[in-house]
Amino acid sequence: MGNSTWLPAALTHFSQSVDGLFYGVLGVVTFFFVLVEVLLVVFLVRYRRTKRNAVGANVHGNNKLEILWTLIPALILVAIGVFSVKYVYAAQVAPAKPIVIKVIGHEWKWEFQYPNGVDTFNDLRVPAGQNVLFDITSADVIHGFYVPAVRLQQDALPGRQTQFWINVESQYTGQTFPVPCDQFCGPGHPTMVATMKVMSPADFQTWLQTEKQAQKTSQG
Ligand SMILES: [Cu+2]
Repeated sequence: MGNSTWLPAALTHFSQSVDGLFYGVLGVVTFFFVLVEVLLVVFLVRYRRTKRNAVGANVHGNNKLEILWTLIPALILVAIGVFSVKYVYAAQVAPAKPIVIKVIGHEWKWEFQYPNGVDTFNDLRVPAGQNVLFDITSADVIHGFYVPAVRLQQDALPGRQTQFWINVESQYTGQTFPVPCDQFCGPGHPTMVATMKVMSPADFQTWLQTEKQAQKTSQG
């Protein structure tokens, strides 16, 4: 599914599946909404009180219809549930050998720790086409690590670790996406937004090395 004008870019195969589920659910609810509203208007006109039809019919239920209108929504809900649960688990179990980036929420900024010890604030970099796993926690209160462009969110909880993984398609290399905190965490909450830059794997490695040198110099 391509990019639309009313949803953010969908960076991963996973986020495209989530959009597929979203459009599926939207289609189902739109269909039934229109059906019910049309029937409502038709019935209002057709069965309105008239001189010939002053007293309404006395209806005592209809087993066939009731089973049908219970069963159909139940099956639709089960189908939505199956897909949702599948996606929730798929997002948390990383495939082989991911690059692990530690995400730590602070009042009011995001800290990112990379495998080679590089440490940044509000500056998230990910290589395109590689599996990146986020280990998410908080240093103080509950924050929400939310990356709209990958359709994923996990709470950042003090004393606990949550996870999700992504694999960004290479067509987004060079682009930057917002990473807001989506749990109200105090007066600085609205300004708690990091940026996620998608880099080519080679540029990502170069950046890691350069940053490591720079951080060593500034500490030493
Ligand atoms: Cu926050």
